[in-house]
Amino acid sequence: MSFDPRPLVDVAVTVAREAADLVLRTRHAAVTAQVDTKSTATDVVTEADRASEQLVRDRLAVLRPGEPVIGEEEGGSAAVEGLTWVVDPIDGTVNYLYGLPWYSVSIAAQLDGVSVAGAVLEPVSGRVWTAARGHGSYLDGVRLGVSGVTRLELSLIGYGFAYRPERRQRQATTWAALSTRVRDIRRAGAASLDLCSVAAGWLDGYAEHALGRWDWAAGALVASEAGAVVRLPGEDPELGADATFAAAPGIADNLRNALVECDFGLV
Ligand code: LIP
Repeated sequence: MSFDPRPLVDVAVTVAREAADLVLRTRHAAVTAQVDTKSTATDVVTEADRASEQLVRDRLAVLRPGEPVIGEEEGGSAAVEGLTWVVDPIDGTVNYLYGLPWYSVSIAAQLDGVSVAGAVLEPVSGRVWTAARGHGSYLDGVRLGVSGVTRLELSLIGYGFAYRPERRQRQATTWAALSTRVRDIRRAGAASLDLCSVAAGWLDGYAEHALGRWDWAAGALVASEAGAVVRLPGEDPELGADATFAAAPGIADNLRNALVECDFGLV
């Protein structure tokens, strides 16, 4: 890479921190006001989601003028040349709605669709996850590294469900089959933090379908820069066209093959 992406991480952290503050500060009002839905009755969006994304867009327009933004709530399109910013204003919105303190503001800078810098901020804990391509990933400034697990049957695996009930049923069947081949499984509800958890060794692996680019853009970079094997949507068709996968290298192949054998790629 000819340029240093680390200054972009500083921009992402600065803006994500401001958005995280807004998200936390306005939570009561946001979750007691009108909560709208998107793809299904359980796919919610709050006023805080919208306000957070608007803040990020406004601040990036000042700090990085002319660079487009793709966000979960307002959409957008990638730059033909140069950088595009990819934003999940609240990743883990259902957790946010219920008061479960496991959600984030996720901001990534992508060059030709490839993440080069990213920040994932947790409004409640204040934890700051960062990554710059080729320069490692960090949690609150401490270098991250994936777990050293080598036995699939001793691995802890994260997963998630789609919103559509008919797909959830098929996914549940897959995860029930996989659960007998790993230590245990966890469904925490925020993809960016699941990916960061793999980077920190809090999970040994993670896989999910139907994520938006904004869900994985920063967290996948945090995971890969920590040494995880990462497969983004479309990169491993046997896992499914819209699968996101991340795992410690010691179990990556075995986890991937076990998922395929449990029909993960067909759900
Ligand atoms: C969420 C993801 C999560 C997935 C949820 C939802 P959102 O993103 O982070 O992994 O299982 O269905 O897509 O909608 O809270 O930004």
